[in-house]
Amino acid sequence: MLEFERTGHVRTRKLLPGAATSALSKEVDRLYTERESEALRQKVRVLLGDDRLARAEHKSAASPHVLRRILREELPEGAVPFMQLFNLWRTSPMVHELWRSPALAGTAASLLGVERVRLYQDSYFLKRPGDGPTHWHSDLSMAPLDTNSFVTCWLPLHDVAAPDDGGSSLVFASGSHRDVALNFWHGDPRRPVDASTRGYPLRDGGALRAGDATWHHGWVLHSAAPNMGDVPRRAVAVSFYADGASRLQGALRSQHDEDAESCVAWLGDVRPGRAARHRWLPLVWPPDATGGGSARGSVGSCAEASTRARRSVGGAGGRGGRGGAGDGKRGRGGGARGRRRAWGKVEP
Ligand SMILES: O=C(O)CCC(=O)C(=O)O
Repeated sequence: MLEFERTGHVRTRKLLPGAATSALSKEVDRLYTERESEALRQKVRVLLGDDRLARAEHKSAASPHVLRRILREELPEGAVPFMQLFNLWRTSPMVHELWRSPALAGTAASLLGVERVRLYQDSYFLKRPGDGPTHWHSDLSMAPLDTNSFVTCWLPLHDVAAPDDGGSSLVFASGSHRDVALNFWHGDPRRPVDASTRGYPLRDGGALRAGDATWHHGWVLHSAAPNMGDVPRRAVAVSFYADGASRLQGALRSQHDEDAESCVAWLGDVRPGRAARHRWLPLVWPPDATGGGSARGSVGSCAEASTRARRSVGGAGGRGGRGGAGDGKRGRGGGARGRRRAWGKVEP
C-alpha cells in the first residue's frame, strides 16, 4: 500500500492461481471470438474517426472481414497498438465473479484505502505481433469520473518477459500520479505537455508469470512497448473506483473519448455531478454488498450500448489516449519499430 501510494503502481505476485488464470484465458478467447466485431468497430472509430465508421456501415453493420481490411489498408504499419474489447463481465458470469473476488475487488479496496468499491470497466488488450506501442496516458483522463480514487489491475493471461527483454507489459512513470504541478501549470488541454523533462523514473513489473498482476493508480502515466515478438500479448485490465465518486461536471476539459463504448450504457442515466452509481457500475466490495450489476439480460443492453456509442461519439477520434493514432505531438515511439521507452508529449 505504501509503495502504491508513493509510486502509483505495485506488483502482486500469484494474485490468481494457475487454474483460475487458464480458465479466464479460455473464457476471454471465447468472448473475443464472439464479439470481435465490437473491437474492430471501436478501433476504426478511434483511429480513423466516426465518419469512416459511418461510411463503412451506411447500409448495414460492416462484417469483421471489411473492418479488418479497412484497418489493414488505411493505416500505416504499427499504427494499431492493440485490439480492445470492453466489459467482458457483462456477458460472462464467470468473469463477473472473478472481478468481485477478494483477489481483485478486495485488493482494489485495500490499495485505495476505502471500504466500498465499484467496478468501472474491464478491458481485454490483445497486442498482436506487429502491433505498435501503447501511448503514454493516464486512465482517469478517459473516465468521466471526478475522483482520485481509481485503480486498474493489469493481468496478463500468460507469462510475459520484462520490457527490457522484449516483453510488452506496462511501463510506469513512477510518481506521476502525485505530480500536481504537471496539471496545474501545464494543464491547458490545447497544448500537449512534454513530460520527458519531469524526471519520472520509468519502472515496470519485470518478468510476469501468468497469475501475477500489476496495479496502477488512475492518474499514473503508463505505456507499453510494441509487440516485436511472434505471439500475441494478451492481458485484461480491470478498473475500480471508490463508491461515492461523482460523474464529472463543469470541468475545464472533457475526458478523452477512447473508452466511449465502455461507459455509454450508464452515462445517460447518471446526471453530471451525481454519484456514479448504476447497475453497469456495480458495487463489488465488500463481498456482501448488494445492488450490483447482473450479467443477466446483458446481451440486449450491450448491443443497445454499442449502437448508442456509434451515434453519440463525436469528433474525429484518434486524438491520443492509450491507443489513438497520435497527432504527431505525442508518442515518439509510433510504429512497431518505435523505441520502447521513448518519451513523447503526453496529455496528462
Ligand atoms: O495492455 C496495454 O497495452 C494497455 C493497458 C492499459 O493501458 C491499462 O491497463 O490501463
